[in-house]
Amino acid sequence: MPTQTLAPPVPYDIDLVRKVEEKWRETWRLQGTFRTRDPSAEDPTFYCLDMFPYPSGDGLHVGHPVGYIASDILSRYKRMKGFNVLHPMGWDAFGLPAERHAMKTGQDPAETVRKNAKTYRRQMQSIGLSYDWEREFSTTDPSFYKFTQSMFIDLFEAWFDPDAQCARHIDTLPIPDDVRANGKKAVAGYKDDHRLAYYDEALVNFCPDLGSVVANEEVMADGRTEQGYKVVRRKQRQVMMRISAFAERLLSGLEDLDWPQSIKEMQRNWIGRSVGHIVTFEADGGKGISAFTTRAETLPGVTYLALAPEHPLVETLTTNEHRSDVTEYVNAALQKSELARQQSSEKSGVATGAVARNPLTGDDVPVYVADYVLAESGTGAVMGVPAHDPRDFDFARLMSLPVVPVILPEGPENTAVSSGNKVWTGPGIAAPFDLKPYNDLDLSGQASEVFASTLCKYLVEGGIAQERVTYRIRDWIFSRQRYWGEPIPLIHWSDGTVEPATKDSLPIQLPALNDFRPSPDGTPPLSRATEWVQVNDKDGTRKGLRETLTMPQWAGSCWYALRFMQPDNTEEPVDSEIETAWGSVDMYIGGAEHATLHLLYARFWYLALSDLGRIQTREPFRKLVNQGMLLAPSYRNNRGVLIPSDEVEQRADGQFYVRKSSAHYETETADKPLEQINAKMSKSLRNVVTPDEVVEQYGADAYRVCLMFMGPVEQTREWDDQKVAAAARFIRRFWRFVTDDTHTVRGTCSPYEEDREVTCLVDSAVQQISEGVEGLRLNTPISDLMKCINGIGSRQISKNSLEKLVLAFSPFAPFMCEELWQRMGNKTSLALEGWPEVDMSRHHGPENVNLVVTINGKKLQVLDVPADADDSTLDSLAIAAAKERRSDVSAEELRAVVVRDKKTGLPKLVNVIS
Ligand code: ANZ
Repeated sequence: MPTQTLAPPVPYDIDLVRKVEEKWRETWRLQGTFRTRDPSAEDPTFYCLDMFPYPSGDGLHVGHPVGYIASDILSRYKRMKGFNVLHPMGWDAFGLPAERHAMKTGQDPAETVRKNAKTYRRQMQSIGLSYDWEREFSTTDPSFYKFTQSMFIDLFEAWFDPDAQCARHIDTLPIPDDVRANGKKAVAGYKDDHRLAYYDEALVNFCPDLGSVVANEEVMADGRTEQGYKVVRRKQRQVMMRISAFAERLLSGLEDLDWPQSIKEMQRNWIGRSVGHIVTFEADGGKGISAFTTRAETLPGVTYLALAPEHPLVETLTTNEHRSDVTEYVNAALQKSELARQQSSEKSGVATGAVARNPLTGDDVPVYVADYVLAESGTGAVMGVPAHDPRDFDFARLMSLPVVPVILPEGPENTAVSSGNKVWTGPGIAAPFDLKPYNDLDLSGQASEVFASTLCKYLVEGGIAQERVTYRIRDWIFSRQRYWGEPIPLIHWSDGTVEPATKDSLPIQLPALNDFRPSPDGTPPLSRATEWVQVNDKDGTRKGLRETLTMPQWAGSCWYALRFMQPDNTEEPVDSEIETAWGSVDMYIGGAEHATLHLLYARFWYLALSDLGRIQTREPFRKLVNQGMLLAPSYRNNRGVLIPSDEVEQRADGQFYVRKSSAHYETETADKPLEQINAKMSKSLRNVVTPDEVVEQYGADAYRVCLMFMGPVEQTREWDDQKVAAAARFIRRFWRFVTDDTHTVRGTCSPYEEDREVTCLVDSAVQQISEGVEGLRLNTPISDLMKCINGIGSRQISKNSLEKLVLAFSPFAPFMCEELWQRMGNKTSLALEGWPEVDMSRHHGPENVNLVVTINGKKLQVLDVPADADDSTLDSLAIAAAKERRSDVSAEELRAVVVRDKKTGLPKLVNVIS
């Protein structure tokens, strides 16, 4: 007989993968599979949001979608679980990069954003992210920023009521009689001083290279911006947001949020609540210097006062003799950033020549200017206690100032502390002093806590100190001297008043400009739009000038989550019923770098606007998850410098070396092998891999599965092409498991023919996948599934079980699973199918149990019955047995009562009654 050559089975090869993926991308689009309908009040809803990106010109690299894929899997799962899921995407597109690009190329930033967003959208669609693209918008769309501006006006027309601890309309602000007596202008000024959005001569971080101010939060520890531009401090008129008034609520609100502890801790530190006292020292000429201290009981040990270089009293207190030194010092200090000053270990300062009186001891202490004192913390003045504060100790050493201990340790350090040679921050006993309260209150030798509370009480009762809670958080500098931001909707009228634009005039659109550069003195580019700047009052009586400052990049992201709920509402940001139905974001996924910026600003925005009744939601993001970074292989020389991948060669010894052509080539180290490490994927290291390349070579499903299989979402992961290849193999294996050689879904058996073990394997895989997705542990479901299909092998499987597996794998590999689902004869997308429900309890316990049959209470027989047999089956089994044994009774006369085990529910006994 001629041997027949069998054609090798055709795998789910890349050609087929591409066809399938293209088909479903198109089908989902045409059918609007992921369109989200507005929720009704009874709908179970799930709002799953990714931190929307700034669409950069480079497009996405393979690391960016870690969070996007995770949130997509969760969204797909929740949809199948019956939730109405809101899973949108948009663009956070105001800000520097688009503006810089515009300066370089002359291209309108709006055009750059459109182009880049298109790339992002294409890339996101190619990997099957199930966003409702009908809801897409950019913060730069006038139809969006119309409402950013309208919300700004709401904040401008509000004040913070400290008694009620909430924002209220400015018309409710009580005006003191003396202000009212001074006329309309005084009242207007008083209101301006209380607005949530207000003008101030603020000490700002000015970045000369950018010609603009940057927020405190944007200045790095080295006193530069994230992009490396130098920052100097200077005073400038700015629009501010009174976020500091909300400090206590921003702090207490953290308790109810399901956020990573580390992010909550960063917000707590940033808010910086501190409980202490204000102590006022009288200086020559009667000026009072108030210092905030957390240790008022150390007042007897104050040996100097130090003012921040920016402190308003520096000028007045400095004596002529010291003036030039002080001026020089202050000017130098202003060039340093707050963070650099705080973190510097080197203390510096200069004497003002002034002295001030310690209100407890009556002693004179010298007054210094020192840059370790921060203008915006406490009162901007420190009472120096060198014996108990390490910073003060260093300063006293530098200036040869006395060190006077107030608390003495009881241990071996006692001598060093007593003699002023060591700083002591721990507990101990009160040092002896020849002071009136000391003697009256009997303080010497007291344990430090008793001493502190007794002395502080005395200080407060005697009017020497006032209790005070301070917060480190500063008001938010809300204006930028830039072009590419939302115009601030305020008008400066010729009569000197400032008013918001009327809401019906919104949006105030950015005027077209050819030159986007700010001038070096910080004059905003918008002031060059001379026609745009000028406005006339409705009745033509007044002329005015538009504010030319723009909002910071962070404005739109404060409230974009609300806009996704109803992006086409032209009347209001979002309808309140729709907003209430969706509520806070249930799952927010994004990078940890926004802890004290976006995540704090958005919380403030929601608190203020919900106080004012403009929105319904108090907290924007109920649960937050930070995705881990993706690292890629790179190379480092022995000086720790990272070398771009394309400047590296592998030599015969298998090691990697710098190429001769590289800018990093150094003759003395040229023959030293480079160390192979994993570093952040970045353009400069040229170790970037794009999703486009991976999808082209392996398919989107393989890419998704690979990225998720690398580890838990929060964890740092390492990119490796081999891992995608392995994921692609698993995708093929799954396809092959479901289909035969002709890609037809394999024949299935009836549920009765399926091996009980197969049913159990399938059900437990589904169960484990559900648990993995719910807990966002997206690596384990993939291995659960692998184990399951390996366990089943070539055994028969029922249609029901096969469907369960395809459904459960679909959030991970949606393209392949849709195709299989269709090939199984289904007409509609599996994305809208119910999640397979499994009842694991039926797999627990024995397959058969012993059933005792009694007749009128007397034991008749023991039967071996299936554990999952229902009552009517048991009835008939028992009655049949009874009839067989007792021919004297007829079946009609018999009744049976089933008794089950109370705990397990398993059948135990059937009593037949005749
Ligand atoms: C005297 C003293 C004695 C202090 C002592 C501490 C220990 P937190 O908790 O961070 O708020 N301080 C006050 N204003 C400051 C400013 N503008 N710049 C720098 N430091 C300032 O810190 C409050 C403490 O930091 C205050 O308590 C003050 O030093 C210092 F044994 O006063 B203390």
